[in-house]
Amino acid sequence: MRDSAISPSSPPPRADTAPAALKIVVAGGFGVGKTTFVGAISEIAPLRTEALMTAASAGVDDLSLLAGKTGTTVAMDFGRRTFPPPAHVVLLLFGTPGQDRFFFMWDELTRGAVAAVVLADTRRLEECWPAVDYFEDHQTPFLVAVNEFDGAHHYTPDEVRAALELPDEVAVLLCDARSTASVADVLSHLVERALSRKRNPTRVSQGAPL
Ligand SMILES: Nc1nc2c(ncn2[C@@H]2O[C@H](COP(=O)(O)OP(=O)(O)O)[C@@H](O)[C@H]2O)c(=O)[nH]1
Ligand SMILES: [Mg+2]
Repeated sequence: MRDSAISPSSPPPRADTAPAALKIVVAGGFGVGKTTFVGAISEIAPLRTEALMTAASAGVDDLSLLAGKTGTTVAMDFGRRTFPPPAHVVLLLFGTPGQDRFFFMWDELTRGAVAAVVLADTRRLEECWPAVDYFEDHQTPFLVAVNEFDGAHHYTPDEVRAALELPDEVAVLLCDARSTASVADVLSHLVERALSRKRNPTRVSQGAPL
């Protein structure tokens, strides 16, 4: 964790100014850990719109690697996390539904977002293509965070970048979506890069990736 970055154990916030609110989107394929990621960092009970998986999703949603997953996000996840000075931001985290059939909601969910996290599972890397394409098309700054599931083969960030054909400027980080510290590290990276792009707008014209 970088000293100047957001940290779960930072000192209490200054009382005199309100933190800047930043909207962050957490996207990625079905079952990649988006709901877990938002829940791990949120200081409020996350708002979830999970529906019980039913027979209707049989043959549609691939559950072969997701033993124990009984719910699926049908609208969005919402969580909030305040990071006191020196970061002094409050992150509003919106998790997207993973399945393609809910893509019609993405324009609303991503409106006003300063940056996005694309979560990836190396066992099903191709499932993050739609999110990568979406954020590239919409010039939304993003990074790729690989949620390292137990038993999945370990790939380096450069191997993941090559497999996804991402340019060098795209940050690829490894994370554990269940760990508050790990999620904070990903968000710290994202916010630092997104804010530095705002301060240096010439980089914005060079494309969206962080
Ligand atoms: N072993 C392991 N399981 C995880 C991890 N992240 C999420 N899970 C589990 O994987 C399943 C899918 O996670 P979920 O957050 O619902 O995925 P979503 O569909 O992207 O929102 C759940 O049963 C989680 O408990 C992880 O890093 N490691
Ligand atoms: Mg979910």
